[in-house]
Amino acid sequence: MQIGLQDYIVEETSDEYTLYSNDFSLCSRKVRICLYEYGLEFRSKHVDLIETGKYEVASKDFLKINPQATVPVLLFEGKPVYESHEQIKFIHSRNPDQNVISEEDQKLIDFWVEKSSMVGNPVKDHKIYAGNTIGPLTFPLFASMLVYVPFLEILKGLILHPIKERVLMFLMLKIFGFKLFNIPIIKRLIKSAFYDLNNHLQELETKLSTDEADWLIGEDFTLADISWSVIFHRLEECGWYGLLTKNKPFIKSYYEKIKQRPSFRKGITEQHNPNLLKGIRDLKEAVKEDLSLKSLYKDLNE
Ligand SMILES: N[C@@H](CCC(=O)N[C@@H](CS)C(=O)NCC(=O)O)C(=O)O
Repeated sequence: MQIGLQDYIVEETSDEYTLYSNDFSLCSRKVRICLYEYGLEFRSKHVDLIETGKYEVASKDFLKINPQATVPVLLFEGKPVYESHEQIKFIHSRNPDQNVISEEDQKLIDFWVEKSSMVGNPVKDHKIYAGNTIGPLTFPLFASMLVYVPFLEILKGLILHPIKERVLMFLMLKIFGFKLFNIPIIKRLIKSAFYDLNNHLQELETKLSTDEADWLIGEDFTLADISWSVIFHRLEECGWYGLLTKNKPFIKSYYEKIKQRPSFRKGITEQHNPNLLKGIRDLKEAVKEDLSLKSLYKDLNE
């Protein structure tokens, strides 16, 4: 698949930037925060994922924008930029700020952006990409959101969606709900994602505690901070944040600072998706009451 800026137009538009994104999608949030940080005007188009109600991402119209059926897609003068980590780098390259970034710092930014990115198949490469661990760690929230999605809408994905294995996963989550987490292979996948992410976070904790700078790379808020902010937020939504930051005081105060930024509020907190709000509320209750979930969260709390 092509990544980065393409040389063809997928939509005639007079807008410099258009963002196709979804309220709930972690990668979409990352790009939204980035656009707000750079103070850029953009046309925003919401595209539903199955978790937020329907497979709009696999509709005929959206497949013209992205044949891979994923969000976010950033259009620059109608030309698509694919992959969220490429999109934030593109935004930066078009709008380098006043602060001159040294070559050494740029390498560090790239390292932390890559580590926190979602690359390729989200159930693989967890030791390389912390971002990929987020897929399996979000399964409990997917299950609680899918309660509000008609079965038929998921089935439509089997015809429309180019990546059938994703649709099958959502079908299983819809059919079995939280009981899916009793199946050993699924339980193992979630647990290993948790432990791999814990290792990545330990590395981040060490970096933050060694430098004691304002942000991850020195005194300026950079793409590296944007990229990690959405991971912390997703962990909070899924009830993993407390478990994974138990002995990580530097990450905790780092995230508290991130949450104060207007870009974080505009890009995440001010989006109110009905399915997401219901899913988070139900998951919070289920972690206390549902036997399958209680056992999963308890195992990882030890
Ligand atoms: N590596 C891609 C990942 C894109 C991706 O998988 N996006 C998810 C939402 S976070 C999506 O669109 N899923 C649609 C689906 O699975 O049907 C990126 O960083 O842009």
